Amino acid sequence: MDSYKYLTKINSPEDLKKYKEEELINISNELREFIIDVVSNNPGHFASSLGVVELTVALHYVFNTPYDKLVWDVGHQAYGHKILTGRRDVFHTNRKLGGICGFPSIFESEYDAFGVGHSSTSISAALGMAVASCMKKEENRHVVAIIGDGAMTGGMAFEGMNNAGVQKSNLLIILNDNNMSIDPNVGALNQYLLDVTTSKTYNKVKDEVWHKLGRLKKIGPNAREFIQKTENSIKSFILKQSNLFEAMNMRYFGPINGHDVNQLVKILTDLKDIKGPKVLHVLTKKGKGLEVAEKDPTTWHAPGKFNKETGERIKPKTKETAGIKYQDVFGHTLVELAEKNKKIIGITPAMPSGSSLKIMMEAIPERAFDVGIAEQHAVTFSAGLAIDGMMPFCNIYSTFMQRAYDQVIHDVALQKLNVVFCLDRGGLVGDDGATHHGAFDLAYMRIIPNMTVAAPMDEPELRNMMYTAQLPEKGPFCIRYPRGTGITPDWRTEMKEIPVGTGRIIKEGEDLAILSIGAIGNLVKEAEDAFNTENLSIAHYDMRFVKPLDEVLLHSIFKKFNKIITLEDGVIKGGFGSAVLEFKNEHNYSAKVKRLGIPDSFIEHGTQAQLYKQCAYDAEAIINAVKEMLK
Ligand SMILES: Cc1ncc(C[n+]2csc(CCOP(=O)(O)OP(=O)(O)O)c2C)c(N)n1
Repeated sequence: MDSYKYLTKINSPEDLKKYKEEELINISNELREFIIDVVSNNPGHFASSLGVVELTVALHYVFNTPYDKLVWDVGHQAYGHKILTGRRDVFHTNRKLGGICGFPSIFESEYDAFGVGHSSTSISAALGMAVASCMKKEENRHVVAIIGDGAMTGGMAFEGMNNAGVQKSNLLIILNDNNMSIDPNVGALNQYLLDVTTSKTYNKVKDEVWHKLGRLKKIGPNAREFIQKTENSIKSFILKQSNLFEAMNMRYFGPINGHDVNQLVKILTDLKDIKGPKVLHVLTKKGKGLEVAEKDPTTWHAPGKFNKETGERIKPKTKETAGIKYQDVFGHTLVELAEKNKKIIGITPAMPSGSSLKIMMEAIPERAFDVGIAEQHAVTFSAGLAIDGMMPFCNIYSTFMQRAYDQVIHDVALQKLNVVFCLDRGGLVGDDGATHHGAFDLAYMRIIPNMTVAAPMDEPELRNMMYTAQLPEKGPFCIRYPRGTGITPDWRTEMKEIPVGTGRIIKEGEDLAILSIGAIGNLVKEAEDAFNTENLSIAHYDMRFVKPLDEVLLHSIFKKFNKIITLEDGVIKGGFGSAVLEFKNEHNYSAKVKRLGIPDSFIEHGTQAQLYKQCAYDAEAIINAVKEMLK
C-alpha cells in the first residue's frame, strides 16, 4: 500500500479534488495498479473497471458527489469508483461473505446512487433522479448515467432515452464505448457507433462544435445563450439528420478519448454548463493497462485469480471427480441435437461465452444468434421462430429471465409454443450476490399454464431433458441448471426421452423421505454417511419436474412416509416445496413437510458453499433437519 503515494491519501472525492489537474494522470495510474493488484488475488470483474479508470477519476474530480449522482450501468465497472469513495481499505473484501458488494449498492455507500447488477437501467434511474431534482428545485444538481455500448443495446436504455429526450432535466449520459459487451458487442447499434466514430464528415462537424464549446469557459455564464446561438448553425450541419441521439432530442458530444483524463476533466466541466439531456460519447479500451486483458477482453471480463506480473491465469482447484460445467454440457449437447434436428436454433441475449452457446455459434453459426442484452426480445424472437416451425433453445441466465417474464407468459406460454428455455445459473450463484442469484425461477415458472419446468440433478439428466424438450409438441419447456461443474466425468451419455412429469428414486429408505429438485440434490448424497453412522434410513427422490409434478410418485411417497423434507436451490415461498405442500393439501395427506431452500430475503454475496450454509440447506443443515424431524 505504501507504493500508492496518492491513493493512500484519497479517502473521498474531496481528497481527490485537492490535487492539481496535472496530477490526475498519476492518480489514474495508481488507481489502475491498485485494481490490478487486488483483483489478481481476489477475483472479480476486471477488464471493464480498467477501461473506465480515467473516466472515474475525471467524474469524481469534476462532479460534486454524492450530491451530484453517478449512476453506473450494470455496475461491474465501478471498482475505481468504490476505491475513490472511501472503500479502498475494504476493497480486498470485494464479493466475499460479509465484504463489500461487487456492484454499487445503496446500502453500502451514499456515493452509490442506485443499486445495479442487471443491465440498461441507468438512464431511466438517472432520469428519475434528474426529474426529482427539478421538482425539489435542486436545479444545480447534476445526474450522470454511465452506460456501456453493450448495455446500450438493452431495450430499457432506449425507453429511457425516448423519455429523456422530452424532459428538460439536467441529465448527462456518458456512453462508454469500448466496442465490447462481455463478448464482442453485436447488432445494428454497434455498427452505428462504429460509423459515428469513424465517419470523417461527422467528425469534422463535431470538431467544429468542440471548438465552439471550448470557448464556452472564456465567455463565462452566458454559455447557454451562446450554445443556443450556435444551435442553428450546428443543426444545419448533418447532426440531427445523422445522429441517433440528436434525433432523440439530446445533445450529442464526442466521440472523445476516454483515456485522456485531463481532456475528460475539461469536457465534463464544460458540459456542466449545458442544460437539458445530453450524451457524451467516450471511447475506451476494455482492459486498458494490462496487455493480456486488452487483447482478450472477453476472458478478462472476469478472469479469476491471475499473476499480475506474467498475466497468467491461475485455475481454481476443482474436485477430482467433477465433470464439466453445466453450461458446457448445454453447449455441446445443443450442437449434437441441432446436427440431427435441423429446426433447432440457439439464442442468447449477450451471453455466448457465459452460456456456452458459443459452441453452437462456432459449429453452426447460421442457426445460433447473439441478440444483444435483450432478454425480452430474445424470448419473443424465439416465439416468432417457434410459430413458424423452428425449435428455439433460448438460453438465459435465470436472474436475467426476470426481465422477460411477460414475454414468457404472453408470447410463448399463452400460445403454447414449442420454445425451450434453458435457464443457466439457477439457484445461488455465489460471489455475484443478490442481483445475480437465480432464486425465483422455479417459483415464477411453475405458476404459468402450459409450462413444463424441469431441473436436472446431473449432466446426463440435463442432456435427457434437452433431448426430451425438442421432441414434437412438448410446448413451452423450461430447464434450469446451476452455475458450476457437474459430477459425472463421462457426461456425454446417450440421450433418451424422460417422460414429462416423472421423478426417480435415488435411494430407498424407511424413516423419512427427502424430495429434491435439481443439482442441489447431490448434497443429500453428501449427507448419506452421516445418516448411515446414525442408523437413519433416509429415502431420497429426485423429482426432476416441478411442473407437472410426478403425482403417482408423490402418492406413493405420502402413503409411505409421514416425515418429508423438500430441498431446492430456490426460494421456499412459492417454489418446489410449496408445490409439494399444495399436493399434500389437495389430497389430505397428514405427513409433516419441512421445506429447505432460500428464505424470504435477498441473499448477499459469498461462496456458494457459504451461502448454502447461511440459508440452511447445505449437507450439514440437511442432516440437522432430518435429525430434528426424527426426534
Ligand atoms: C439484464 C442483463 N443481461 C445480461 C447481463 C450480463 N452482463 C453483464 S456486463 C455485460 C456486458 C456489458 O457491456 P458494456 O455495457 O459494454 O460494458 P463493458 O463491460 O464493455 O464495459 C453483460 C451482458 C446483465 N448484467 N444484465
